[in-house]
Amino acid sequence: MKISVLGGDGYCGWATALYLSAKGHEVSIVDNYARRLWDYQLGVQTLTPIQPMPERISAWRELTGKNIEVFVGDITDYEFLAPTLRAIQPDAIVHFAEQRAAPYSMIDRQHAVFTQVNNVVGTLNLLFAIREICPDCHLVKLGTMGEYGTPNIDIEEGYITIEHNGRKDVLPYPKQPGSFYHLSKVHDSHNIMFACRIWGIRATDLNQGVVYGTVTNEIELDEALINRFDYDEVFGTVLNRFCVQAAVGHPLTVYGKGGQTRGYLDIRDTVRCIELACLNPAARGEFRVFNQFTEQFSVLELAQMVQSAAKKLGRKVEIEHLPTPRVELEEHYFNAKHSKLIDLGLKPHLLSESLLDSLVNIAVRYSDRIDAANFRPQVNWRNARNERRRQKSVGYASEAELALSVDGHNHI
Ligand code: NAD
Ligand code: USQ
Repeated sequence: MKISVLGGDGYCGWATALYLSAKGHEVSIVDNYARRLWDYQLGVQTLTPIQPMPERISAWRELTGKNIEVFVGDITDYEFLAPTLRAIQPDAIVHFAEQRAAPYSMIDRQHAVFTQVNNVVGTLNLLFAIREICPDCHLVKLGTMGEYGTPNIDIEEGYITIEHNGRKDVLPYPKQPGSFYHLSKVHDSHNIMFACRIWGIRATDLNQGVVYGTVTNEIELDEALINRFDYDEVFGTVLNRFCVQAAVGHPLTVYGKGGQTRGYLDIRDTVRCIELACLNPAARGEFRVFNQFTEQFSVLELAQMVQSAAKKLGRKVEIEHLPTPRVELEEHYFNAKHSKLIDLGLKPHLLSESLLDSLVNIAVRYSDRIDAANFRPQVNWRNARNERRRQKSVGYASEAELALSVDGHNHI
C-alpha cells in the first residue's frame, strides 16, 4: 500500500514509518519538525540522541535499500498539505501529527490555544484534503483513551447502546477528557465522524493508551535509526519516566496515591496495530473506533514493577508520592474494552521484567544526557500561568509569534 505517515519524525511515527517500510509498503513521511522545536523551547531533550531526518532516511536506505520520501511542512497550512497529498496519492494516511502532551497544553492560555489550533485545524485540513484529492483513502487517526476519562462504568470501543424512555440507540461513548490536549482529540473525533457521514470518508480512530518502550526490530538495526525516549515532565510518559528515574537512583515520581489506572501498550504493538488498521480499512462513510492498548495498570503498580526490576539490576530506588499536579481521580474504577485489534490479529507484547530491564539499561547507557531537574512536575492544572515552565519556554513569547507558528511559517 501507499501509506503516508503524518508526524513521522515523532516517537510513534518514526517507529511506524520504518515498520511499514520494512513490510514492503511505499511509505512517505510528512512532518514540520515542530516537536524538535518544542523540546528546545522547553529546555528538554530526548534521552536518546535522535538524528536529523536526512541522516535517519539515508541510514535506512543504506541498510535496507528502501526509500522513504519526506515532505517537510505544517499540516495546518492547506497550501502545503493539498499539493503534498496530490503528489503522494496515498491509499492510507496515518495521522500522528499533533501536539500530544497533556502538561504542555496546561502550561498557560497560549499553549492551550496553540495545542487546540494545531490539532483541530490540522485534522480539519486533512479531512478537506482527503475529500478533494483522495476521497477513497483511509484515514487512520491517532486518538487517545483519555477521550473517555475515567467513568464509573465499563468503557466500550467508541460506541455505547443506550436505552432512554423506552427507546434504544447506539451512540458515541460519552467523553470526559482531562486536559486541553485530550479535549483536542475529542474535537477531532467529532469532526472526523461528521466528515465520514457527510462526505463518505473512511476513517479509523485509534484510541491509544500510554505507549512505553523505544526499540522495535527496525530501530535496533542501527544507532542512526534510534528513536525518541522522552523522560521530562512535559513529554515523558509515566513508565518511560520511571525507567529513566530508576537508572539514576531518583525516587519514582508517583503523583498522589497512584491509583490512576490507564491502558498501556508496547511501541512494538503500536506499529502492528497501525498496520492492522491499514490492511483492514473502514468502509466508505464508516467512522470506526478501536481502543488501542493491551493491558491496564495503576501508576503505583508500574512504580512497584520498575522498583523491583531496578533492584535486580542492583539499583535501590524509592517510590515518592508527590502531590498530584493534575486534576484527576487518584482512585477509581477502570475497565476498558479492547478486543477489536485482537480480533484483527494483534498478538500483544505484554509488559515483562526483561523489557523493564532493557529500558533501565538503555537509560543507564545514555545517563550522561539525563537532567534530573526535568523529573519534578512543574505544570500544575489549577494554575493558569505556570511561571516556572514559562520562564524556560523561550517560545510563544508574544501573540504575534503564536500566530506565526500557527500559520506554519516559523517551525521549519
Ligand atoms: P511526538 O510528539 O513524538 O510526534 C508528533 C510528531 O508530529 C512530531 O514529529 C511533530 O513534529 C509532528 N507534528 C506536530 N504538529 C504538526 C503539524 N501541525 N504539522 C506537521 N507535523 C506536526 O508524539 P507521539 O508520542 O509520537 O504521538 C503521536 C500521536 O499518537 C499523537 O497524536 C498522540 O496524541 C498519539 N498518542 C501518543 C501516545 C504516547 O504515549 N506517546 C499515546 C496515545 C496517543
Ligand atoms: N503520572 C505520574 N507520575 C509521573 C508522570 C505521570 O504519576 O511522573 C501519572 C499521571 O498523573 C497520569 C498517568 O501517570 O495519571 C499517565 O500520565 P502520562 O504523562 O504517562 O500520560 P498522559 O498525560 O495521559 O498522556 C500520554 C500521552 C498522550 C496520550 C495519553 C494516552 O502523552 O499523547 O494521549 O498518554 S491516555 O493516558 O490513555 O489518554
